[in-house]
Amino acid sequence: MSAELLSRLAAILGPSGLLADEADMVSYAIDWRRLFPGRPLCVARPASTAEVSEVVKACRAAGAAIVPQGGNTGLAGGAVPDASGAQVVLSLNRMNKVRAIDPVGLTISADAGCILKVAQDAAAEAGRLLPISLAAEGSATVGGVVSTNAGGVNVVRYGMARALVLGLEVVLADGTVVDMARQLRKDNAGYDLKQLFIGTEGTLGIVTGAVLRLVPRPRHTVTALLSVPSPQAALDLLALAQDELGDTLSAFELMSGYSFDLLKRHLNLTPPIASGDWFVLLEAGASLSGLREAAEAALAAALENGTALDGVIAETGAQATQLWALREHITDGEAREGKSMKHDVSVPIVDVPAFLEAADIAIAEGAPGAKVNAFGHLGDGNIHYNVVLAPGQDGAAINTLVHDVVARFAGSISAEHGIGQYRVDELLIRRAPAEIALARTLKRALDPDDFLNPGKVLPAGG
Ligand code: 2HG
Ligand code: ZN
Repeated sequence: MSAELLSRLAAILGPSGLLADEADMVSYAIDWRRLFPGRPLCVARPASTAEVSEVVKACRAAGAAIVPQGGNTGLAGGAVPDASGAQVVLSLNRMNKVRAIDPVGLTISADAGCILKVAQDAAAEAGRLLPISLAAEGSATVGGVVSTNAGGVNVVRYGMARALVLGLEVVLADGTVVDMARQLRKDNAGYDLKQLFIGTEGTLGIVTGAVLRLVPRPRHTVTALLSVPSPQAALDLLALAQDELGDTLSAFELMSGYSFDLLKRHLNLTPPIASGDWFVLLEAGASLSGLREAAEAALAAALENGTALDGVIAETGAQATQLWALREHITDGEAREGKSMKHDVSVPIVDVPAFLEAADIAIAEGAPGAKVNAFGHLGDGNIHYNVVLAPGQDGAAINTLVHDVVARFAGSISAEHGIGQYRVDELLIRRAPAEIALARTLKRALDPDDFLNPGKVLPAGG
């Protein structure tokens, strides 16, 4: 049966569209952190939406499940196949074009496999901003960003990927192409069906193209790094920034002293300000003048009242890039420190300090010797509460410790990374039965044979 499927796929895709040798499939078979190894039957690389539809129909007829894959930069193992050798990875990486830009209507339309950075650069060339920014933007794809409802560092101002999606083109589990790639700002004609495919990680349909919202490109940007004595001080600083910078505030990131210790020890990166227990990196952008003066006044006020201990505002674009490099290398520094358990959690923004305190106590008592690398997007309540394990420590027990604290604050166990295969079991425990039942109803309605990305988000078999 699989030989028959391979020859059918070769006929649909041509020689460059199908990979079936193990050596060629290595980078598609495992995630970039090498935590979720799989073994695909083959990798299908369609070059058009029509080919995606044909591949889906052929795989369906052969009973081979499909695992859609974009840049394979996810953190939850959502885009890699299982180890059965029977699943087909459907890579969108040959569908990589920007389709159109409308700088007045403020839209960009792109193939699913278009690299996020390519779309951002195309928007910049048109004098506009595609306001989604994440560390993996040089490899992540538009389709992956949509399918995972990606977050990143600009959510505080622009929302998550969902907030930017105006239209979608998707292929359903039976191969039907649904073209909803409309550019409309307002469209209340019936159910907003595109929402079914945003953040559902390819389990209900395959995103093949998207129309995203652009915004005017701010002419002035300020980027500042501050050291603060505590998470509560960082929250006070957020309130001050909201008062003084208003809705120009586009990033507000919190980083622990331990995060900076990792940067120093493993990557030789140091901040250009006096060290503190915590750091905040903030950015604001506006087209009208006066932004820098407002930021300087806010920094002076924060230093004056003790909210901030030290701080610097970047003088040049290159300096701003250096400040951002500190934030962007924390994941790398953590990986070099040893095995860690990642917790991509959110709680109400005002509860972040209390959450951090309670979680630190839970770890100190329940997992002595473990080290907490807490950093993330304080402006939207999303903290990466990552725990570096001491030798012999049980990662699953640490997950439970942290997620129990998240539950006390009515938070989420996945703020932006999704569920993938990594958190399927926990989702079943942490979400109310009524929500899980509703999710299963949707899955059964759109993919009754559990053929699209089985075992992701929900357990295989429904
Ligand atoms: C980030 O905010 C990413 O840099 C990765 O979401 C977080 O490494 C992590 O846990
Ligand atoms: Zn993040």
